[in-house]
Amino acid sequence: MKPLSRPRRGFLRIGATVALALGSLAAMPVGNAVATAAGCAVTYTTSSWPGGFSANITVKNLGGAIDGWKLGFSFPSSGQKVGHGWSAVYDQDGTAVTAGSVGYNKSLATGASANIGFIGSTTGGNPIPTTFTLNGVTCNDTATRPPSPPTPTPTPTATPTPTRTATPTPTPTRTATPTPTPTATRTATPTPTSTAPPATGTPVGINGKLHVCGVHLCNKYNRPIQLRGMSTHGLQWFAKCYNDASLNALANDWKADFLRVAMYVQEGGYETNPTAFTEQVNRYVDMATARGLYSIIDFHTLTPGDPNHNLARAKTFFASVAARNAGRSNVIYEIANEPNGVSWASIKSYAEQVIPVIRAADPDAVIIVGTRAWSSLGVSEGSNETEIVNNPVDAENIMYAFHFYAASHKDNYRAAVSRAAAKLPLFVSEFGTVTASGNGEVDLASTAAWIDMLDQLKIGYANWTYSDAGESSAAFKAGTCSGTAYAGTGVLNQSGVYIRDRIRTADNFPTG
Ligand code: IDC
Repeated sequence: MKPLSRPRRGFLRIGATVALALGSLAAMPVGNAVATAAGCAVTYTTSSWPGGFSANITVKNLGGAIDGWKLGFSFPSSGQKVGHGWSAVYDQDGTAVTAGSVGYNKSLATGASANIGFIGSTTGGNPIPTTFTLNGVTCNDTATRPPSPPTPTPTPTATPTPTRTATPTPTPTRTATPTPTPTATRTATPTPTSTAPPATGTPVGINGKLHVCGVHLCNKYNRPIQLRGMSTHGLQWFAKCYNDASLNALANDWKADFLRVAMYVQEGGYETNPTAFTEQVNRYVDMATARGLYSIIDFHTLTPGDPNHNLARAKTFFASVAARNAGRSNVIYEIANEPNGVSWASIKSYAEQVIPVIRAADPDAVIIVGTRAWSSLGVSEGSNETEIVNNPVDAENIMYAFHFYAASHKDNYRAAVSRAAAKLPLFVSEFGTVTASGNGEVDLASTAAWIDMLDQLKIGYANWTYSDAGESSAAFKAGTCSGTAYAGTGVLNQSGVYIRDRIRTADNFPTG
């Protein structure tokens, strides 16, 4: 079956960035610290579509250290409403909006920034707020720093293989520090604060080789981390979407942690040319490696649903990719995308035959095992996580896959994940913002509820898809992959705009 290609609904986006700075302020008590705030700078970047918009806000403290803050602004239109927000607690009264700090970003040292954002709805367009206050003190309009890289107008990439640690390229890089250093950093704040970990470098540079610790994925410091990334579409259809420019955008503009490489086995995939597909997967692993990203090698079984149908192919494939990638510290293996119509016992039996093949070549890599009923922990076929808890796969260093499509899978699925997360290491190796068909309406409310929960539980996730497939789950507008520009929001569909916003917030990788 070819991917659906059908005309998409119109999707308009206007981007704008506003940079403002606070004037000199009097000393004022804030939280339990006394702040001598001498100013702040606010950057407000927005993208819109009919009836809605997203806003990304950077609040930079130019005054003395503060511990607890509230940002205030007014919407120019009474039709603008804050919907779901992140990294701050939002409140709206008429057009007046406040965003209060949360535990992990309430302390802002001098020069430190917090990145927050929200999804809004609107009946009156998306005019940009012009005045901001920090802890009640009004900003004046003296801009002290240029707007952050303009997202709506993607910059064409020029160099063939820039990496995150290479010298500056025309592509926006992860570093936002005014003085470029030879090593790109992920932090937007020049001065590390107590709330921000000393997270410099790439995801792999910071975290190194991963392992499963209890129910979490842990880094080389044996501390739990959450990885946030994107899944490719079927490699047999969308190879044109995976190139230096798109991988640069994934690393530097999306600030993603990994690429999931979805190699279909059927539907014109691996079974038709094992050598070529194996080489293609390895090529993408190398492109991720060059940018300090992890990669998940996904043996994308789907139809037929019994993974044992592909057991011999899986053994051949994983023997090859595990031997080839054993020396790399950034490869995770996902052995069966979505078993369906098959018992947990059969899936477990498959896993216990494929895992030893990988271990023989690459003894300590993390392996993700698909679960019953399209990796729903069994829920979509009337079961639940207890069948796994009571009869786990006999192997170490493994995680169990959970997949969801936000418009189709809601509270009862979230309940299963929240129960299971206490007992099983889970990884959301695929999810969509839309229905399980991969198409239809984007359900931002359900997506936000899911991602908030995963953030809280530190469960890693990959969104379907980093592609320009003509379906609403695709991050990119149809036709994007025929061009050369992938960065910014101008090339994105509604789903891509939201997911990019969520993925590009600062990582919180513990290093000690
Ligand atoms: C969908 C693609 C669609 C393709 C179809 C069949 O979006 O273009 O025609 O597969 O190959 C999954 C699967 C994933 C599906 C996706 C959306 O892992 O392969 O992709 N989905 O249907 N599980 C639940 C949803």
